[in-house]
Amino acid sequence: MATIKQEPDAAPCGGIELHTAHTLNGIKVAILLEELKEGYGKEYTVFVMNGSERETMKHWWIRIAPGGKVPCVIDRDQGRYAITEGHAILNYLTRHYDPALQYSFADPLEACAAEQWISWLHAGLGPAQAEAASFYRFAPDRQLGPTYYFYYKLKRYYNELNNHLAQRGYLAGLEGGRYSIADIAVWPFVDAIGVAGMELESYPNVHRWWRSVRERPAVGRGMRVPGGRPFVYSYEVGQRWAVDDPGGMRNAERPFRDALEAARQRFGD
Ligand SMILES: N[C@@H](CCC(=O)N[C@@H](CS)C(=O)NCC(=O)O)C(=O)O
Repeated sequence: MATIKQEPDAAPCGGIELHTAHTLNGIKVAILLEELKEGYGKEYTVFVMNGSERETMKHWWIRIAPGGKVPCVIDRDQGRYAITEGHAILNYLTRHYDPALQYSFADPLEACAAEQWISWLHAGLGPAQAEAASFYRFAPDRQLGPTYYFYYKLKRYYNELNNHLAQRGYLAGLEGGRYSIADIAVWPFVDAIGVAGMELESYPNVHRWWRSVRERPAVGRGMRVPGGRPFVYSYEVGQRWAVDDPGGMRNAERPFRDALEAARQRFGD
């Protein structure tokens, strides 16, 4: 792992570079890169974009990633091709580096189903979870209207996912499906369901699917990129906190939970 202090053209490495930070959008790309390493021996190098140093605003970075955001993959084996947007990155990496289709599909119907769930994550559950978390947890004041609105929206996405997984092991693929980039895209967000004050246990089919994806060694490694630790609102971080300091956790969460409960009482559930 490396921290960029200069334009990466000057960095002494080849192959694939993942430019990322400690974020769910970055974790899904890291999980696929860990799978490709395990499945094909494809190596990659991680560069941490440090927000506090405003690296995302540096002139050279804006040229590569015009929105100044992470994640971004730069492929030095393809003429320094740079690609942003998680959905496009997952497609790019499997098109180039998954010849045996271990994580993607040749069949157009299966491939489109995978696309459907990746789009669903990017246009649906991902933004809804960020909005719900903003009003549940991060806003300076607890506002019942927006807290309820975004909670309700997010709950619908989790119900949809739970329904979809009722008779299936994985999101895309014929019959029961098989593990693919669709699962890789969605899993990190589901893993962080607690950020919005919701519980995985409320969605038993999602919980079962979450567990089977979590058992993959590459997922265990990818969810710790960068920094060697999971995302702060990851399911296992919450579980550990609840065991190590149940009173502390209850106290910290109480104002958020109380506001959500008040919102549900007021607007229904
Ligand atoms: N749709 C993009 C989202 C990228 C994104 O929002 N990245 C955030 C971190 S999760 C970021 O770079 N934020 C810093 C900023 O907005 O300046 C993707 O799928 O990669």
